[in-house]
Amino acid sequence: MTEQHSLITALRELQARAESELGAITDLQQLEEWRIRYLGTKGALTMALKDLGTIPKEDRPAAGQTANTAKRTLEAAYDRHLAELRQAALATGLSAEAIDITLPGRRPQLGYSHPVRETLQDIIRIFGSMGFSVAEGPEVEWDRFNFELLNIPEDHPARDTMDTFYVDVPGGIVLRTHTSPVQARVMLSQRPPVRVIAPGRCFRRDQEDASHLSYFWQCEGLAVDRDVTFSDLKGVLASFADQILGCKVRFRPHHFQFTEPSAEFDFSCLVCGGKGCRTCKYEGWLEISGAGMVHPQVLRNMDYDPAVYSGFAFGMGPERITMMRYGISDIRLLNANDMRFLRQFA
Ligand code: 2U9
Repeated sequence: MTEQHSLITALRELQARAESELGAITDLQQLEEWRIRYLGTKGALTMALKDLGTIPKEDRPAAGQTANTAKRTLEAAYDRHLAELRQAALATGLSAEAIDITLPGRRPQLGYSHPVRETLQDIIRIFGSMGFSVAEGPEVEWDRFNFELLNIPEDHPARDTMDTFYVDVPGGIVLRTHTSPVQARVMLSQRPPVRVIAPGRCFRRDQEDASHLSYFWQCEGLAVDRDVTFSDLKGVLASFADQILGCKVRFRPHHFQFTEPSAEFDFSCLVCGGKGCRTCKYEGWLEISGAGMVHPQVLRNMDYDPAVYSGFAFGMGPERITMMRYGISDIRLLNANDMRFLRQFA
């Protein structure tokens, strides 16, 4: 075999070996090592090109062409493989970092109002439609507004029905036991006609049980004008009972110091409609609260002439109405802040 022929054969074998090794390379590190081994300054092909000087002059053109073809072929193969490996590395990186943006967003947990707050808003809406505006007042109150102006003088037994948190200072300070002081303040601040409801929190030194809390919501109402009658009171409460719970209303004689005549009023049982069942203890009716015509002495205390003006007043407990609405048996559940319970009324 001539020298030219053996060099050309060696070049062809080297190209084939290099291409075969290249086909098996799977990462950029191996590819760099391959490039150095074959195409580097001390690579196999570079060294072979140097051997061209050792063969006879007339043989060099053919061998040189074979060597250059091998070099160009391997360089092109290297470039293609490098691009493929870089593309593969990019694809691997992208899939590793990929996030599925089509996933639905996490809906933020929305809050909702407390069932007693909902009932209060219904009460305000219904009385608002009958011309009552909302009045508010302090929770820490003078004895004068909570009791005296309401015809409940000091040492009067009526005070015992409202076990009171008090501060023993001259003039007496209490946590209000009802929202009646708010109506007293309204009457002292304006001339008739008065038509207000007074929603707010009240406080009693009661032993808490299934129907009593030491602080609770109340919403009282007051209408004072010329010629206000007990029928007006019955009509307003009958309409309210129907609108808030679809109930009938019943009145029973009662006594309060601040109203005369006084009554307690009941709503017909939501479960049996008045026939009698376990819920209403077979009465057919559930007690709601009290009402009556404003006592003449109270009118006089506010500098309203009872010969000219008359009025009615009522009280009610939004917790009680909420318990009726949802069939809740223990009032303490409304203040326990247990979301498992409260979530039912969202
Ligand atoms: C003025 C004049 C009269 C407010 C009234 C009731 C009937 C009533 C209950 C609520 C809870 C008693 O403590 S309770 O059990 N209240 O039943 N409240 S009439 O009468 C007023 C208020 C203010 C100036």
